[in-house]
Amino acid sequence: MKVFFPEVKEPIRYEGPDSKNPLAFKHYQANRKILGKTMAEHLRFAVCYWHTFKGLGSDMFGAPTMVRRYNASGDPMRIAEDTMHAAFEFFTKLGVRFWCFHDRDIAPEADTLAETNRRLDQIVKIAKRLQRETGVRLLWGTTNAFSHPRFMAGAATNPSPHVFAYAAAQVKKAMEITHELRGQGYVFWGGREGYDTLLHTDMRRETEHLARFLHMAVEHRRQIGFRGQLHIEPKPKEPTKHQFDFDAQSVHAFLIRHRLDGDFKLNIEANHATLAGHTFNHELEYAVAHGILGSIDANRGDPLLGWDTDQFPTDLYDTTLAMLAVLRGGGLKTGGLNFDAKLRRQSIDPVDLFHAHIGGMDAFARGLKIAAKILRSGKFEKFKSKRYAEWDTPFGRKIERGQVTFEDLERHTLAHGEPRQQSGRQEMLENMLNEFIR
Ligand code: XUL
Ligand code: CO
Repeated sequence: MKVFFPEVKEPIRYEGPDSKNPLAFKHYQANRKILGKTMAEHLRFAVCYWHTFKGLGSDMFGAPTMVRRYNASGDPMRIAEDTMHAAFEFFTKLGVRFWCFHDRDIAPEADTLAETNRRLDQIVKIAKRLQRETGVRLLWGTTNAFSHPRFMAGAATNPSPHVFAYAAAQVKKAMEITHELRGQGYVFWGGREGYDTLLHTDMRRETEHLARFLHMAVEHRRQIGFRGQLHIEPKPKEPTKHQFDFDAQSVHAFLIRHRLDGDFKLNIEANHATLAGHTFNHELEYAVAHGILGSIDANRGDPLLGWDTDQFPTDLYDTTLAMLAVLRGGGLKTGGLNFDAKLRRQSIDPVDLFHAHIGGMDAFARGLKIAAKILRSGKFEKFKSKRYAEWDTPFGRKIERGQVTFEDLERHTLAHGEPRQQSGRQEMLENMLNEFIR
């Protein structure tokens, strides 16, 4: 069998925090139990196909910088087959148990939809066998309905119903192969579902079409007996000036308005959160608070750059607060932590892919360990419940239950005068957090 990553001979092992080996885990111990589950069960790491295997370092100013052995043949279908083998070699050497893909990542598009689908079937057969042989599973599949020029004005929100139909046919097939590969979920990221200018955009009509499209997807899921979780991945801008799936809260409102909230959860991406002017933590807390956290795209942006840089996560505050939200929400069920992240353009060697993923996995493993410690200490939970304690008095309860009117509250205020104030203790709490993160 061909070896595509000869620079890493053995599967990556855990060597502990004192190890100086760049090709070893310092914190991620797959089988170590934390709060009753193994780290692997909590974190459910996935490698993404698009950045990790198809990304070669090109940007809008320059050509690809990375050379990969699986592209050597020059023949598109041969490349697709070799890439699939390389991918499973990478998953097993790294020790991740899940992967994610877009339809067009795994097989190149042909001149007709029928031929494109035939190519997909050919590659899916290989993926299915490799999944069986390695035990690596599919976290989710998705459709790329944004790269081809036909989708320049969107897919489900395109002014042409024929493009809408093309996208539907593509999602239909992608959902079927995801089902075939026993995917645990299916993601809708609104590639170009948004606008570049309102001068030519009928916002109402486009968003209604998007809802129609998603209802059809729900129906097709039922028809084929696919049981994976459907997700929407919010993002506020890029590639369009305004993406309709702006952030967790606006997607939630959209789902409720169109009676889709029972069928979809969210796939929250760190860099999309910051693009929306939120923190990663904010988006996760929103999703957890409303029971709609499905999965996570783990990465980070650059605080000085205003675009989706998709860097590998390394910030311990981010990973700690993320894992705190996940644990409070009862953990990732069918979702996982998918590294939707890419190497910097100068990191040209295949070994850089290992460094990047090892670092991301260790950063989340540390975040998990710290978050578990925080939860076990009960310190923040205790502070919060004290802060809201007056809502647990008969007076507070009555308001919460809707048993009082403005008149009652006026009477109460006239009788009791100025309310008691309490300190928010933000600085003390921030110091407390720092005590845990070390
Ligand atoms: C784009 C992005 C996508 C989705 C899948 O910003 O995050 O890769 O995760 O389509
Ligand atoms: Co993503």
